[in-house]
Amino acid sequence: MRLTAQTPLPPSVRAPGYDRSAQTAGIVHIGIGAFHRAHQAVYTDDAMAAGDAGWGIIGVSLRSGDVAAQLNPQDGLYTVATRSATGSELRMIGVVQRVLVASENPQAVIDAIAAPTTHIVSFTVTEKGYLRRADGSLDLDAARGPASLYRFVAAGLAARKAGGRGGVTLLSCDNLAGNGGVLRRLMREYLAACHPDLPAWFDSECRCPATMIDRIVPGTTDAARAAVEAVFGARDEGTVATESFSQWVIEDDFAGPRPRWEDVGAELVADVAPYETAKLRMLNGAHSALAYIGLGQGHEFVHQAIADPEIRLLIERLMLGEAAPTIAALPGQDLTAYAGALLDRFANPALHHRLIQIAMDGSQKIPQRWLETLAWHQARGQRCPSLEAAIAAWIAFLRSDHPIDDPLADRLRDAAAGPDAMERLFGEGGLIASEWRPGT
Ligand code: CS2
Repeated sequence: MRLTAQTPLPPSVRAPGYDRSAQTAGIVHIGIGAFHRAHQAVYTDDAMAAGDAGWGIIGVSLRSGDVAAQLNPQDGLYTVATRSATGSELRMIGVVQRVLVASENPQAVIDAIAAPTTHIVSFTVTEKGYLRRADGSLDLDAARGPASLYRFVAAGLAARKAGGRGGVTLLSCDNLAGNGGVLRRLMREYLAACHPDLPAWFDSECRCPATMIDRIVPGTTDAARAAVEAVFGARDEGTVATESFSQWVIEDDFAGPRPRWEDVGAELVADVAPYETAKLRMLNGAHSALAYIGLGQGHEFVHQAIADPEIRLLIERLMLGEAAPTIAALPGQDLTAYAGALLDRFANPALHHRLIQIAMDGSQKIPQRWLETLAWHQARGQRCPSLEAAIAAWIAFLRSDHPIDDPLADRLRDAAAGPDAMERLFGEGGLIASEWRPGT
């Protein structure tokens, strides 16, 4: 039996605290994977339970029909399991109304973005979903292609303009440095090339705030689904498992109304950069290092790799000795305490966060996670032994038998194979653009 709105909830499971049937959809979310369901959707569910209304979410998958097949037969409902060493807590999230598959029904996605009730279009499309070239500019051929967020957003914006409706807020929730500015610039490039009547309207009517998003969300496993089924007596194909920690820092620059996320734990601030830089270089930088070093040592999960004393020491040095000095911390932003909290989160034995999941898309992640730190130290004549070890581990990973899941997979494997791997990856004109140059 499948979970639906009729499934009776066990008393231990928290239900959505509002009348679902009375809500309009105020948000279209593109890239409705596990991370969105365990993060932004939870904040929005909390805001609605606290009395906000009209913030139902229409989820969009650009390519795959998997999430639509998981959630639509369940009336959009799914559970979030919060896991720690002391146990697991379940709650049901009611904020998702339906999931559209853009490749199957493009017009429905455009109509949802153009709807007068829609005020926010948000994104978790991962680093590679922004379709950037190595120099950071938009890959226009890819952006004109079928799995491009730009096509749908531009068509939705064109319909809004034609209908005399106001603009929307485009809210990037991906781990890019300056994610809001990146999205704004790339969206503008696309509009200038494909909808020349839109850039000026976009500039005056739309906003692209930056965000720092943080919650560790491993890919859902069959074991996680079975654990939920044991509690409900019904199958939840859309369940996600996560940690109890969650953080969302949002630049307070919206085109129109937004949920009162600040009442339910999000931080609305003038400048996201100090939080985002710390998160990308410390948490994500450590994560990627754990992935390649850990896999090289035969570990499978994050908590196993961080339990290895040598790896733990290297990660501590990476975070505190190498990443932290590069961050212009705010008064009260305690990076030593932050590193300590991150080590505890990595050690969570109940999450079963696979290193291979973090290892994917290295070419898209490494610049903002490692290379900016390396370049900062290089400019000061300093070395970063932990990050250099992480780079060596990435190259070893590219040379290993592990499957390489990366948009540049073939070129990376080829570049990594020879004795000049460092140069071909990171040298002048190498595959990975950065300010950092190896070997000096
Ligand atoms: C991870 C992130 O898979 C990865 O690359 O580093 O997904 C990480 O778990 C999140 O950014 C935590 O907020």
